[in-house]
Amino acid sequence: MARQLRVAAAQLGPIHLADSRGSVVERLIALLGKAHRSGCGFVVFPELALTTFFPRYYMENQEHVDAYFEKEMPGRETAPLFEEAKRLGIGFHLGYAELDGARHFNTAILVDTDGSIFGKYRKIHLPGHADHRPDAPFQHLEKRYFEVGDLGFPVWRAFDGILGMCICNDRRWPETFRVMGLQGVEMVVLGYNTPTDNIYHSEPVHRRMFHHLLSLQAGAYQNGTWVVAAGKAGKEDGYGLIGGSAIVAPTGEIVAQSITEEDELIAYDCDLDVGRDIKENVFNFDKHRRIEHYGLITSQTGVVPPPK
Ligand code: ING
Repeated sequence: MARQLRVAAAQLGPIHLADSRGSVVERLIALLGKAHRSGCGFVVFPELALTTFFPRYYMENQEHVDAYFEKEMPGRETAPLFEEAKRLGIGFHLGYAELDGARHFNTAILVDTDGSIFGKYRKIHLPGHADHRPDAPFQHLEKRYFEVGDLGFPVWRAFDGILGMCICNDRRWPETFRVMGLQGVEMVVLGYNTPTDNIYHSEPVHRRMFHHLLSLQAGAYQNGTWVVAAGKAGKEDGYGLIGGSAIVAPTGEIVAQSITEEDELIAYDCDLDVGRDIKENVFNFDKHRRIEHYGLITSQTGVVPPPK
């Protein structure tokens, strides 16, 4: 009997500074309803799905920063999302800024059909910079506002498969998918907020989307896993984020992709056994990997070129 899971990537359009969490939760609930009506059992919401992408702003006042963080999950404003998901009997992934005591994380959770949280991940690859760059058109201050995640890359048995998570920039690093691949992951779900403009070097806009999809497809194929990626898209107070939410098969093929930069739902019937041929043949890790030659990957952080 094939293990089928109909999954949706629920892309969000822009969330502006003036948009309340309540108004965003209403949008999330509307997408949840669409997913349910289309027969989905699980919905993937984006990274930092409750607020605007606030790392684009330099803030010195920690209270102003903390206003973007959730002190509890679910909290008063997010509880309606959990209640509706439970009522519909649908599970979901949600990305948000987590305040745990005095610790700040870019976090994602997995929520079961009864509304209980059964998985948590905290973003490990934090891109951008920590200092204020006043000459830049906008900031990318994830290294300032978040700590590096402390939970590793775990996987969970759920929805008749093995699920894992990562967040945005994590998808660009092959180690992310490989660590989960070594745990037998069958579906990696992730959210992202990817600015359309590169503040570090000149880059044609089309390349942002190319690298985004390349990262998803490579991670999927090289580990024989489904990848479901939901973006926050469009212009937030004038600052652009790419769309391109996508569902990628373990073969690396894109089976569904968003076509707007608004709230949009894409869905697909994912056969969790499709990755078996890849895992048992071309990427049969036990048969083909040669870890005795991979030492540098964990013993060395940066590049050490040969002596001149
Ligand atoms: N955003 C971007 C991402 O990794 C980025 C940052 C864009 C880094 C392009 C490098 C190149 O998609 C987040 N939030 O990580």
